[in-house]
Amino acid sequence: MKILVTAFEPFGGDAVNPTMEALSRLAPREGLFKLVLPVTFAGAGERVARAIEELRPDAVLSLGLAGGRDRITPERVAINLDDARIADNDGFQPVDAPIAPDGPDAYFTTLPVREIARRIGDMGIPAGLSLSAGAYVCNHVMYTCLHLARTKYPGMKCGFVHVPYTAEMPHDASKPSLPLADIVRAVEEAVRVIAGEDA
Ligand code: PCA
Repeated sequence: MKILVTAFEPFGGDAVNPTMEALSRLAPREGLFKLVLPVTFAGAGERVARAIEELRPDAVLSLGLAGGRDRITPERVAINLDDARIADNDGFQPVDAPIAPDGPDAYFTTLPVREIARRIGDMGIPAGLSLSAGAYVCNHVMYTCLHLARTKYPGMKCGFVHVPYTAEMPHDASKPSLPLADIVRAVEEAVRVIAGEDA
């Protein structure tokens, strides 16, 4: 089974992105492929689409930072909307723009997100489902992957997991964080769930 795990570069003034750090620390395993995406509306969807075309993965698990959240949050829904609160790393800030003009309003994730959240929680790491991946670049990537699965690669499972700040990175001290090591363990467990492996 081929599983593509994606992460993002830093954005919004942060020096690091925990997802990029976690991705580089994931234990190697057969069938696991890694890709770091730019935090740009123009680049991220295009890059992930190219990787999918080349690799033909069975599943795509994308990771992003949601600074301020206090747990690992698998996302349920991606919406057909780019609406940026801050400019992306190209300086581009779309407002009220559809991602795929002919696409459906939204897609539900096709990853077993409830099981992923439960298994991560069982490891003693805070986790819970999130309804929406937002309307920034993370949602753009999640929607793009699900739209590609629907239109071009039937059977490919896709989903997104947002993670909090890491305790190690500089961040607003009033915001919650998790140790990077816990984020790494959580992502490895999510991969095991997707691969159909028991805890
Ligand atoms: N988080 C942003 C984009 C990149 C990232 O790590 C988001 O939630 O959209």
